[in-house]
Amino acid sequence: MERTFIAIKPDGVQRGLVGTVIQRFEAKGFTLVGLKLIQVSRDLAEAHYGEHREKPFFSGLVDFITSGPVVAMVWEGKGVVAAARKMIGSTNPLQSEPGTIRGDFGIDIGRNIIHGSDAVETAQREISLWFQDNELANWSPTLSSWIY
Ligand code: 3AN
Repeated sequence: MERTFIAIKPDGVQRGLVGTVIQRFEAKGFTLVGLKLIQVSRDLAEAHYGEHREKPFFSGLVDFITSGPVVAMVWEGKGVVAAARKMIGSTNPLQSEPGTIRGDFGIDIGRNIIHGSDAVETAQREISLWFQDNELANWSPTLSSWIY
């Protein structure tokens, strides 16, 4: 079953949006298989955002993601990578549709609440960067036959 990496960034944690985000993914029918609240190191932040290393906003991005606790999660389900991106909305919250997490709760591109992997291969890389194998649970809810 497909898995994706989702992180609630320091702004989402500080604003009390952890429960709301988890609730949306649970209600959609996805399964939570990994969850932890961590203070991100600069090494992890730079590895996570490695593809943006040359961008002008890179150091600000690393400063921001290391500025307070982050909730790191792995969610599982059919088509979860693309579906999570839709639920999250576009990078700039002002351009995100209402009904998406960024569209409903954000304004600024540098304070966009949540990260979600952009492709299945990226998800695999990010999951192994943020989680040890023994931090992930292999399970499915007993009521999953009402979802699939
Ligand atoms: P997304 O998170 O929507 O996949 P990416 O991967 O293009 O967006 O960018 C990673 C993160 O970098 C974004 N979530 C956002 O916080 C930040 N970011 C992207 N573009 C800009 C920008 N022009 N100015 C400031 N921060 C940016």
